[in-house]
Amino acid sequence: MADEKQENKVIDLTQPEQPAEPLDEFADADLDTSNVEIHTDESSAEVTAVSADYGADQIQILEGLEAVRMRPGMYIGSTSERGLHHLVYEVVDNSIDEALAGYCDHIEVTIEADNSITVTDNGRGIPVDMHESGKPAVEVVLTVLHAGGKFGGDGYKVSGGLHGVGVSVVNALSTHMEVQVKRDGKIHEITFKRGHTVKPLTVIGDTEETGTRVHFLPDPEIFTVTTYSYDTLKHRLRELAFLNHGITIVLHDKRQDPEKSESFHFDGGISSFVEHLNRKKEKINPTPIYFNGVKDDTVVEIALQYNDSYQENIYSFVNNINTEEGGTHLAGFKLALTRAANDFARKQGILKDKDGNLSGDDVREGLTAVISLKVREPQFEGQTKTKLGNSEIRGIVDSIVTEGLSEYFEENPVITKKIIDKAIMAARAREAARKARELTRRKNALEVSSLPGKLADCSVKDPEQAEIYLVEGDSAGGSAKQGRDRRFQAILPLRGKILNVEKARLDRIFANAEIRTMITAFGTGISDDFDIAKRRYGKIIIMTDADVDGAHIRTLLLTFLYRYMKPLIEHGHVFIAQPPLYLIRKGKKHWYTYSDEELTKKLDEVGHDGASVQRYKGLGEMNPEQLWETTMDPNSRTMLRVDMEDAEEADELFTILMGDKVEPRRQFIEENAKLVRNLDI
Ligand code: 0RA
Repeated sequence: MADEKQENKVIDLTQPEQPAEPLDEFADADLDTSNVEIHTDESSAEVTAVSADYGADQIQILEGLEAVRMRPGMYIGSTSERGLHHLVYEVVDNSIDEALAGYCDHIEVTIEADNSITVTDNGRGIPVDMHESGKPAVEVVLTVLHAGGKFGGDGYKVSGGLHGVGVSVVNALSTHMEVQVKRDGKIHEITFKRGHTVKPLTVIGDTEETGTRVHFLPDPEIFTVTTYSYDTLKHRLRELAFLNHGITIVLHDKRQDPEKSESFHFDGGISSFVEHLNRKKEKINPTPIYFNGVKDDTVVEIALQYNDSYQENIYSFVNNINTEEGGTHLAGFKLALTRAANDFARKQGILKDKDGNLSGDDVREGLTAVISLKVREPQFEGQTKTKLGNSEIRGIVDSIVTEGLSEYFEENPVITKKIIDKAIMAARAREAARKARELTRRKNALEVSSLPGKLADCSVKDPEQAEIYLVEGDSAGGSAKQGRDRRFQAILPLRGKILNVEKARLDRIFANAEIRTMITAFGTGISDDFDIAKRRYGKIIIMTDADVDGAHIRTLLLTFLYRYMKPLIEHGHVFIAQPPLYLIRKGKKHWYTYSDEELTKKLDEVGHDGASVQRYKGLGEMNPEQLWETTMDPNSRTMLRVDMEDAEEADELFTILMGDKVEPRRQFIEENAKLVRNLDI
């Protein structure tokens, strides 16, 4: 390796008269540096200019800033909105590094009126002393790829962005960049255009302060979007302020008149983060549980708080990067949490010898947690390179969490008991759901042809032609059975009983006989067993009364279908019937209307004189013929197809629906129309 390093050459075509020199200090640890060249001029962009001495098996890496402009995506991920914002994070990360090294506590980010960006910090300032290349260090940092970290002494850079490419990349991708450094009693300034120095470093004044100010204008030749989003920057900067407690980060937006600005500073760090995430929830432990530890140079911080929902919400970060794909740190945390909860439950006699252990899912129900690590040499893996791969981290996190949690549990037995009780409830719900699932599974296996007695099935077997009406109430069910076309329409009456399943945990939904009947009738199975090819009907039509109870039963059915038979919705098999609200009679004629507006309109058109209006309070008030004519006849009915276009949004709505808070649920039911799109049939 040492021999190979001797071959490293700087080929700096900006100064062709200088002899090439060894460049060990620029060697990037992540790359095979045996043949790395550093070009700092665009004329060097041609790889072919490289010495012919290099063997064909040696990889040539083009490291000039021109390479950055040629393949910007390789350095900042994308040239769209994401990449544009990444430029800001790249600069801010350097300021955060200064803060983590203990030299900076204030960072300001300004979106200027022209969508250029200014980042100012009160760190040590980028070094300005002469580098051996004959240029000031600050110029090298800004014009040579990966050079930034090489001036830092101990070299422990913890942030450095997801791509970690350095400010020189931002310089290369900016039409204009101006850097001011306050250091050694002076204010220094240097200016660049598209990565090229246009005004060398000059002293422009005196100062007692230290710090760095970077101003840049993203190049419209590179970026497809050049307008900054205040909210996107705000979200990340606030996150950085949570993750690095004590630092103040201010965001200004000068495009607004008057200027908009917000300041983020959290002495509570990730505990404040957890409080923020849980701000709208009912908490189980009133203040977040927090602990930290350092082991083998790895800094671990954890904050967690339970709320009364059934959701799990864990955010993990390594070196301020959101590890969305998880990894060894998350695995270590989960392992330790599950073990600690079971240990406590056994010690306290909450779990008896005969009882099985709480599962990880049980213990994490309603958990909001932030895990933040500072790791010296993180290995990022996975699709989006956001999965921590370092195997040694699992054990480190496990031991710190085990120690932290057992201490907390011991000192706070009352709150801990509440947390454990919640996990036990979750375990019971899961067990009941499993039993219910097995029951329906077994039914499907053993009694393939035996369909539930309440189902009035259709005669056609082709699922493309067959449809099933889920009808609220036995009396409407009776009318529907008489009114239907039995060749292709099946009727399943559902008792109002499932109305009682408010705040339903899924075990109670499964325990419901009506729901189980429904599962059997559909033929598809549920969850992991779900197979859309086995569906017995092409259209599943929910037919409920046009009142609050009807809306309630409908949302409950939709929740169930969404969670356990999602493909049915995704493939457009689920519909909502639209029964009329009014019957207008005049002489021998009659009309149905489906809304108040339509009623008024019809009456104005026909004339009010001699007209009688009947309002339907429920499906049960219609006779079979009327039900057929208005709601079930494919030639005249209107139905709404349940649309899953934005599945994520829908899931959120269903979560609200399933939650304990009444108000958001009521709101959802009112806004339920959002979920469905008009469909003319
Ligand atoms: C290289 C070395 C040192 C600091 C920095 C770069 C630095 C870069 C940026 C970018 C924005 N703000 C910044 N602040 C510092 C270490 C300096 C020293 O050892 O004195």
